[in-house]
Amino acid sequence: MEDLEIQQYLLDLQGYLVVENVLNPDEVATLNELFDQQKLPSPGKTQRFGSAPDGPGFLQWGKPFCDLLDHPQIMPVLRFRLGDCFRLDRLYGMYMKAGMGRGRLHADYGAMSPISGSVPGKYFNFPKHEITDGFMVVAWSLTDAGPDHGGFCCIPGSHKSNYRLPKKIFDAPEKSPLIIIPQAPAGSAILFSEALTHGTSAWYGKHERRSLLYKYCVAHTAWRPNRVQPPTNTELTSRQEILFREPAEPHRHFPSLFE
Ligand SMILES: O=C(O)CCC(=O)C(=O)O
Ligand SMILES: [Fe+2]
Repeated sequence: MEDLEIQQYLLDLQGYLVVENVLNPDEVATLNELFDQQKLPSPGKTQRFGSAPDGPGFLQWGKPFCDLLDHPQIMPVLRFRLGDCFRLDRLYGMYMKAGMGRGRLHADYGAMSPISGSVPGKYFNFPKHEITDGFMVVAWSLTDAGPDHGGFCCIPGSHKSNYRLPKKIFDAPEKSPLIIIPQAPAGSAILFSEALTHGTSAWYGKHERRSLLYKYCVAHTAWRPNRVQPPTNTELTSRQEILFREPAEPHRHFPSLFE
């Protein structure tokens, strides 16, 4: 287990953090077998699978997918940005095959958020009535991802930026040295803030990209009007059940995940 103080420092500094070897090869193989059993169409038109809300998404594929909801190695890191009380807002998986192109750089919070009202080249003050962070993603690698293959990409530190991303970088991210693709071998978890400017790089790997994204919000925030449904075929722990609660005031109307 890595030093928590170092993880805290890196997550704050970069806006993302990779924790390697959270899952052992057997655990990764089990998740991949359950994935294979779904017999999804091969990746092409869509890169997404198993999405929720609108049901439980891939949580219905078996207990190993539910065990990741509150994995003991990621909970203390999520706590740094979300506090004691947070909820599962949505989830989906991403799969890609060689030759599939990149996505757009974006952020759901921060100066780059589509609803922020920030103007290119102008210093943006975050209004007090708007939440500008408090939304975290845990992206689990089921196959190797990184600079040699592709996958998640981001501009480290951009979650703290008060300026919109310059159009030149937005239009040609592959030409900008600012954008990195973190090394995230199978079994690792990439934790990132949705305020970070990030995206999907083109996929070069000969193997299929497979990544599971679990997205968590502070307890009193909801990104969507509908909720992820718990799976009907796996009994959740009482801590996991908390993640499915309606948004509400931390501690008073929403229990701590750490007691
Ligand atoms: O892992 C990726 O490809 C990035 C996905 C993404 O941008 C997101 O889930 O918000
Ligand atoms: Fe995103």
